[in-house]
Amino acid sequence: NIPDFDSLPSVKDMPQGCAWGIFDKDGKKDVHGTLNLLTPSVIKAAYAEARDGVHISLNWPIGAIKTPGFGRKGLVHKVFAFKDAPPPLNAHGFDDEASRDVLVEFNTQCSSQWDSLCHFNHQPTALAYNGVKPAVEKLIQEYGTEDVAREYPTLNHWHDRGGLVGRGTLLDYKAYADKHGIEYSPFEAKRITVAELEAVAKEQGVTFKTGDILIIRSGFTEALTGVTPEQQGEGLGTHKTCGVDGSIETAKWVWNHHFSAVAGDAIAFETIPPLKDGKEAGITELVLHQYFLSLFGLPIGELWDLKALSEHCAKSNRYTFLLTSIPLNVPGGIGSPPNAIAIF
Ligand code: UVW
Repeated sequence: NIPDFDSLPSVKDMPQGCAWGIFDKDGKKDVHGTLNLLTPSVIKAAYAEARDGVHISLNWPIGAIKTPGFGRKGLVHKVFAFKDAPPPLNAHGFDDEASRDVLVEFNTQCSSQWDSLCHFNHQPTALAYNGVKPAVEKLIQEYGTEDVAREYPTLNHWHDRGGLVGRGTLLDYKAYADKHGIEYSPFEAKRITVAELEAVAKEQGVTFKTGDILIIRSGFTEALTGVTPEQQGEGLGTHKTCGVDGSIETAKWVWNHHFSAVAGDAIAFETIPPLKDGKEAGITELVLHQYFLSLFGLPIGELWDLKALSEHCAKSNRYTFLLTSIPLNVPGGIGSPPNAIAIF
């Protein structure tokens, strides 16, 4: 019994559509947001989607973009033989050529990712989901030390509930656009509207269920695949990207369908640059990031690799599947590769 957007109880100093407190239990502040909609009965119903013995990875390679957008650092991947490692790994007794370790460093927003509920706060107040104000120094935690950030809605808490398991529903906007002669470049501020999402769902024969993980394909990652780093740079250099229309209308539509999470192949899920039409709610940039992450508690997935999923959905004429995802178990984790699998 989740209230619709317009019936959500008002929260002091916040715009309408603030779901803080809705999922609190036993006087304890909730950290899972809309993942709470993944109840045992919703999950059991999702298991019924896994019946064809087909499973598809939705993870783009980390490092797929050589120089990620917004000035973010790309992948650093170093492999070293034990002989070149610090002691005691470099000790005698290991074969120089047959033993090696690896160092991987990356910005978690550089490829397929989940944005946690404290990745992008409600900008006017700097508050994250459920009214917390995550302090940067508390987010940097070490395993085994006291969990000082336990009230922050970070991704490591997903491990407390066994990761994410639910029904994924693909809206293949790119296939719909190709079929209907709608032309756009992924590197322009193309806005996929609610009316278009509904038209795609109708054409695919999809009806939504509470707790669905909504996945939207725009063709963005595909446009950056198999091209040179220079071509990637040219595309990202426009600072314009296709995505879901970042408006209050979209925010209401998403909340009122009671999705447990949303994800897509676009770089920010919503169109960049953002519209300025959130003004009435005091929100003028990255409108969906603020509504979804901070006000709703709804995680956003970005830069997911949806090509193989799209091909399989078209071939099998099935756009729903079991979806599993488990972020990295980094204490205080703000973003993470999703490690997502669609199972048919
Ligand atoms: C921003 O918030 C700018 O980044 P992302 O799209 O990765 O969430």
